[in-house]
Amino acid sequence: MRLSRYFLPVLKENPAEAQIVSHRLMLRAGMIRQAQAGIYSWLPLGFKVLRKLENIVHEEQIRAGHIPMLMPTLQSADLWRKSGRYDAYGPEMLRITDRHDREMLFGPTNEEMITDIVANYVTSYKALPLTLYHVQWKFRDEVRPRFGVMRGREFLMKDGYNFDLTKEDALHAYNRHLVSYLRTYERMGLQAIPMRADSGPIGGDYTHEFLVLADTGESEVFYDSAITDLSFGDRKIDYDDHAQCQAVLEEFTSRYARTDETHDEAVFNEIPEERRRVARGIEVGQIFYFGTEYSEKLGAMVQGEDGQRVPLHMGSHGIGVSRLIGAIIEASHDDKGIIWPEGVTPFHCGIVNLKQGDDEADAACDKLYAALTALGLEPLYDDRSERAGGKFATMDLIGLPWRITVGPRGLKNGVVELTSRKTGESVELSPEEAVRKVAEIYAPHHPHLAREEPMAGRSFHTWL
Ligand code: P5A
Repeated sequence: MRLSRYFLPVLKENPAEAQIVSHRLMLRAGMIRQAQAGIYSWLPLGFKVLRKLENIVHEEQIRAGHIPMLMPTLQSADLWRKSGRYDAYGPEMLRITDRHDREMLFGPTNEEMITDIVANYVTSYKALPLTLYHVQWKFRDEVRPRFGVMRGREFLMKDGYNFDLTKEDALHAYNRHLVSYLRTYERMGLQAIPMRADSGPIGGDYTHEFLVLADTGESEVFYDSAITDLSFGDRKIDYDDHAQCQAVLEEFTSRYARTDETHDEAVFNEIPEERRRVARGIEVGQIFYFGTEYSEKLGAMVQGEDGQRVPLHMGSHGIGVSRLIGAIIEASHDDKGIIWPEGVTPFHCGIVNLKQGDDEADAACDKLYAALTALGLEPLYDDRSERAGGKFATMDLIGLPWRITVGPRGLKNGVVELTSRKTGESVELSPEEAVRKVAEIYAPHHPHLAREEPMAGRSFHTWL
């Protein structure tokens, strides 16, 4: 993309309404614009990051054997009366009436709707195990929408629902989700710690929240610092292997890590003092196993092997896709702006032309642009006739991990400059070497999956 033809409305001043750094930077970098309290338009740069996150979510869900679909945002009140949650949900639910006086609502979550679908189509245990999910906008009329996309009223969530014959199978689905979430967050450049949580209005005995540590997080968290040494890395997981998923879950949940809702001071105090941490965290996901409650209320029953009709064991699992952008920025920025992790950056590399209009500099930039594009990378070329300082400030603000700077003086010596946004370090390279280096840096992220081993009949191409 050429910046002169893009829509990137960056702000020079700090917007007064933004209290935390991620909100401030998203507004300044022209990623979002508030439409109403807690409701945002996604401007091109923000939309690009949102889609990148969504794509990672899909790839990891499909890898785990879960099936994508799409349910509507508007739901019928009657469906929610069946589960008893229409009244229980309270003022957080946005209730709407259509022209025929039919009561509807903007879905805050989809347990009822998906259970109704499964109840209507699945009649035999042979269709199980089954996990369906979608990525769809939700609405929760939060009392205090704040911090930009972090606590919105309209927000994008990936929500998945597993249907299993037995509790044991449903707990495997729970473990499988925990494992796939670890991998998902790590690909986004985040460390999200699974913490034992409180189940709230979704209900159930088993639940973990995933928290990204950040001073501006809304939750108080208590944990054993040993947990931050863990990383998922590039381990290969067979998601059908119960024992393997269970082992990873145990590895990542055996250390003390809880939110204030489930915190137990006595147990916490048994951890050696130097490893005890009290901090704040941003909740970027939550998983639940809640048994047969919804299945019984909405009639999701199947015939088991013995011919008896039994209600399905269910769980639900959510990732706050739009919130994640705020969380990533909270975890990765400096005083000049955002620093995107390579896995989620909106453009792979910036190209800054120090002397727009100089034939040689223009030609070198065009060549770099073409070479990067031919490799399947997306450069953002600042081809405006602005001073260098302004161009650098914009690139630093929007946070692309790598920048190639091209100027007549360097070109005389056959070099351009490749600069890391994170460290600020620059190296002089020939344009060809710079392209090769950028391609090498992104090789693990791009193209994501073509090179990986196929898994049990699952095709990544269903989404890509
Ligand atoms: C699990 C999926 C659920 O709703 N039902 C379907 C279950 N869980 S949850 O924890 O309530 O939400 C899942 C994730 O969504 C994000 N989230 C929000 N993001 C932005 N603004 C909000 N107001 C908001 N509310 C929830 C969180 O990341 C949460 O973990």
